[in-house]
Amino acid sequence: MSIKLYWCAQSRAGRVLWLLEEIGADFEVVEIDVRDEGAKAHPLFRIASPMGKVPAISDGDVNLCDSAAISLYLADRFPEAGLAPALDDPLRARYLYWMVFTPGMLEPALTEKFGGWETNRFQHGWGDHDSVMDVLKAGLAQGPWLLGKPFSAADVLVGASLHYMQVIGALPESDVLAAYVARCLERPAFQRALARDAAAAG
Ligand SMILES: N[C@@H](CCC(=O)N[C@@H](CS)C(=O)NCC(=O)O)C(=O)O
Repeated sequence: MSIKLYWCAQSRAGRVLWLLEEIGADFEVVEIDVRDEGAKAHPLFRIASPMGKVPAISDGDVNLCDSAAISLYLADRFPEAGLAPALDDPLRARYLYWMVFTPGMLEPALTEKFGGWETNRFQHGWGDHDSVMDVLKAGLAQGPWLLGKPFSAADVLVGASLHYMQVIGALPESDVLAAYVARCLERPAFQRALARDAAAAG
């Protein structure tokens, strides 16, 4: 049985679409227009995503939402794709750090900057926008990927987010970040995911 991906164009579901393309697993896309309450009421979708948010997946008896949780699940579910270091690989720790970086650090930092939140480096769990971007630049300085040579699922989460920031003009000026996004864009799997987005946008 193939994996079902509940997806909407121009959304965080693009991350999981890219990851599934990298994995090369059998999957089908179920489009949910998250701007349409009727579409979001889809009962099987709501089992996978109680809040009615995309992305979500169904994989046999497994129902799961949240792009980071889904990516952790899929990268371990398909070890042959080589997108997650094994449990006994010393890179595993770094990988886990970067896997939660997008929801834990990058997204709140962006909201801080563009939502006009007051910066509070001490109290805010992510620190502040500029520190988050500095950590990212330092993490990518060696490259080509977050873990060095191996491309991993963490690059899908972070790469898709940085690409989105570039599209909306929110990516800080940085040769390191720009080169990383360009490398992500060279990947055929990312190109296929973006092509589906573009096709849906008409
Ligand atoms: N933390 C979640 C956030 C998912 C999310 O907020 N998705 C948005 C689209 S990007 C959504 O479905 N919004 C519709 C809604 O909340 O009704 C993830 O990373 O998957």
